[in-house]
Amino acid sequence: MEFTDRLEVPTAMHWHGIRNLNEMDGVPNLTQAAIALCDSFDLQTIRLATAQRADIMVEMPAGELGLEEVSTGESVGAAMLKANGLVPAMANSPAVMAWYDRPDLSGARVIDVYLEGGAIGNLLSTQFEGDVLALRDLAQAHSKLWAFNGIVGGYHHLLAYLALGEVSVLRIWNDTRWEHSMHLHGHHFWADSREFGDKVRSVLRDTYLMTAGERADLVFVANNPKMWLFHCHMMEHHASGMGAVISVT
Ligand SMILES: [Cu+2]
Repeated sequence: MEFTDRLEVPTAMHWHGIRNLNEMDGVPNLTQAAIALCDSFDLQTIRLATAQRADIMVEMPAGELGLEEVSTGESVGAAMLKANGLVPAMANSPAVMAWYDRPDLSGARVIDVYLEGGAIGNLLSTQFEGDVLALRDLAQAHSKLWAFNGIVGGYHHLLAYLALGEVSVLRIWNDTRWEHSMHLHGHHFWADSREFGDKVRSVLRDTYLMTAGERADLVFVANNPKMWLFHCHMMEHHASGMGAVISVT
């Protein structure tokens, strides 16, 4: 896909639900430079695992658009999209299928992540750029409100170095009064979801909504190399400190 920025500010594009290359992950200044005004960035390929489902929304004028499978080095027509007017929402969604099983946890690497902060929370002071600051000063002077493991998060905050292929558990404790939509880039994880009422269901996700006070294990195999962001997808939370990085090598 070709992405052209016509906004007044540089931007980038990040994909959910797709196991992507690090260079295409769309995190400015972590995985790539931001795309400047009216530059084009040719996303030539999207890498999908076997049997992986991807939801793609394409806005296009009336006409046809081809998708090609290129993993063998040869282009093979995979689908032809034909737009001939506005279409109502699809009646049938494709079946949801997991493409990898929840890994065995014997010998798994556990990464504890303690989330704190926010209004009416219990975070009184925390580390920011090497200094310990009171939450009030952090909020007023730096617009920061959240901490991962006692440190205001950002690209500098490395949660873990993981070996390629290592079975890993992000053990999250949301010790705040707020919900957080935790998103891991580059990987999908298994979580025991409490999103469906009392019945706990194991789900494969790249984003998991945690309720206030919830503890959750996000279980994954670190099988996509380089640096990946782990953050709350409520963007104002991310901007004010709720983000960190894992390294996979
Ligand atoms: Cu949040």
